[in-house]
Amino acid sequence: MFDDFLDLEGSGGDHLIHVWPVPYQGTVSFDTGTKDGPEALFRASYQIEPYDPELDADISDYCSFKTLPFQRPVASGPGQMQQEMDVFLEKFDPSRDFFLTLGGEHSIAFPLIRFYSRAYPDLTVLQVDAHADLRTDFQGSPHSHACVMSRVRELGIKTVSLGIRSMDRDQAQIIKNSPAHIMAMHPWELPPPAQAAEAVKNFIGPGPVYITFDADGLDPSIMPGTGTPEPGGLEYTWINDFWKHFWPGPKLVGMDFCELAPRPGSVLSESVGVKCILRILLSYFRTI
Ligand SMILES: [Mn+2]
Repeated sequence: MFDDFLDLEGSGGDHLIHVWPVPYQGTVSFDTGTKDGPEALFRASYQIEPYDPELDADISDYCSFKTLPFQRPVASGPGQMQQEMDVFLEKFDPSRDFFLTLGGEHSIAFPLIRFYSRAYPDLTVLQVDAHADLRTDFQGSPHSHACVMSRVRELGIKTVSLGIRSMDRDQAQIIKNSPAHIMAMHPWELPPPAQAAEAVKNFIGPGPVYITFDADGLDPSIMPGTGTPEPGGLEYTWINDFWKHFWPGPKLVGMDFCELAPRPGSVLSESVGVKCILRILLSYFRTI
C-alpha cells in the first residue's frame, strides 16, 4: 500500500526521485509520533494533485518516483540509526541519485547531508526550521535532532536557516559570530519572498544546495502536527513563493522533510507537508 508516493510510480518524467521513508523517532523532546510521519505523508500524497495551477506545471512531466523500503528504526539511539542509513546509502551515487527522505526526526537528515557533501565540497544546506539545532550535544548524544546543524557545520558546510525563532543565547551567538558560514532569516525580519530568494542565492554562490525541511519551520496554524510547535512561523504562501523565485538557481542535490507528527482526526499537517515538498520539486525540476 505504501509503495507509491503521489500515486505516480512509473510516470514519465526524466528525473528519478528516490523516496526514502525513515520513520525514526529516538530523541524527540516529547513522544509525539514523528515515527508516523512517513506513512501520513504517503496517505496524504494520494489526495494531492500533481498539477500546480499557479506554476502551470505538473510534477509527473518532470519527475518519476521510486519508493524505497521503509528504513527500519533502531532502538539504540540516533548515532546507530545514522550508521545504518550510511550503510544503505553506500549503494548509491551522491553525484547522481536524488533522495526525497521522509522523516522521522531531524537527526535523519545528517547521513544524507554527509552523503552529498562527499560529491559536492561546495554544498550549502538550506534549513527550514523553527529551531537553530546548533547544540553541541543534547540528552547525552551528539547525534540528537537538536544538534544536527552543529554536525553539519563541523563538515565545513555553509548553512542557510529560514524561519528559525527558537534557540538559546549560545546558539544565537554562534549565528552572530559566523556571518560567512551561517545565514539566518528569522520570521520577524523576512523580506518579501523574491528579495529573500535573491539574498540567499547571493550567499550560496555557484555551489549546489541540499534542503532539510523541518515541519515546525511553518507556522503551527498550518502545521499543527509537530512535537515542538513554535508560534510565529513561516506562512505557506511565503515559503512557496520563495521556492518559485529561488529557481532558476542552484543545483538541488536532494531534500528531506522531517519532524511531521500527524494529529488524529486531521490530515491538515501531512497535506501541507506534501504540498510544500511538491512545490520545491516542481520549482526546481521545471527549470533544469
Ligand atoms: Mn525544529
